[in-house]
Amino acid sequence: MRVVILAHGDLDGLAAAATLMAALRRAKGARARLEITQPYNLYKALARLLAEPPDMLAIVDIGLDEASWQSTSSALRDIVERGRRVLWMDHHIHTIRHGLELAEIGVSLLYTSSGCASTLAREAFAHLTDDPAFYGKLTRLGEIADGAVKGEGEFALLADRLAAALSAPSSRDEFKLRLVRMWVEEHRLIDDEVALRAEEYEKALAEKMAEVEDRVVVEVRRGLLLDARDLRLSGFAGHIASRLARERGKVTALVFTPNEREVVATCRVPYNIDFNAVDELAPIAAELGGGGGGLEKAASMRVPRELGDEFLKKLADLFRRKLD
Ligand SMILES: [Mn+2]
Repeated sequence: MRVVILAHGDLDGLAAAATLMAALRRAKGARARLEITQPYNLYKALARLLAEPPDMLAIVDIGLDEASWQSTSSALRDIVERGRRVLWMDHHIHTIRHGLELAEIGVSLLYTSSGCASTLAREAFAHLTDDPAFYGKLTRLGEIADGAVKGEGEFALLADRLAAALSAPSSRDEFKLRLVRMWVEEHRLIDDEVALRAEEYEKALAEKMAEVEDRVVVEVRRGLLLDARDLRLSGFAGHIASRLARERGKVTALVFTPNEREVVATCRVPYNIDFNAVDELAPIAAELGGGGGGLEKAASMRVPRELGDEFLKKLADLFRRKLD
């Protein structure tokens, strides 16, 4: 049986993919090929598979992207109509909102809103692997990294190290695929390369954090809003927001300029604060002709660049109203 897994390249996605790979190997004798992809280019990955679709395709921790859904759904339909099996494991809200269409196409959906992809992988597949305890631990790290559970002690340190290494500026897909191979082949969670990459990431993050920290627009009891539109954050915005949310224990929104057309607010919510970032921020972005999505505790919204001031003003109002 030929199996392809398309997974998100963060710790949650990779831990879930590794667990599925191990289960397929032991239960079905199948060696899955792993590819890393993103919601917005899932349809391209599917198109590449169309020439010779695998017997089974698994989509892991990739949220359904509304903008490319037409192309994605028609590629999925093609694959299923050729007698192939498709499994989609996810925890992103847009995916379940298309649950009826996925069922109609014939895609099997494994979904949770209370955990993440690693939670699903542990519950569905860890018992089928050659080492349930190892995959239990690995998927726990995926959950910690995704903020689905709070990490303690050794688990928190390991999850931090791995998540940091995956985010290092120089970490490409080859490193991620090698990491998954190490987990599956050797049942080892971490090695020297992970440690070095984690250090590289921490250094780069510390430099960016130092620049961002004096860009506070609003700081209230449970909220922190920053305007970093004039800084180059080179892919670190989400990481900075996550770190600040965790260190300060506040809902943190970081507004920045990823390109010349848009302004983006990326928001992170500490696990113990009841604030749904998608529900609270999406209407504001929509009002300004923008949009976005994500999860209750980690969401990003974009608006046209010229409306950046207006966007910040509305976010500042929201933070003062809801988080003081
Ligand atoms: Mn995830």
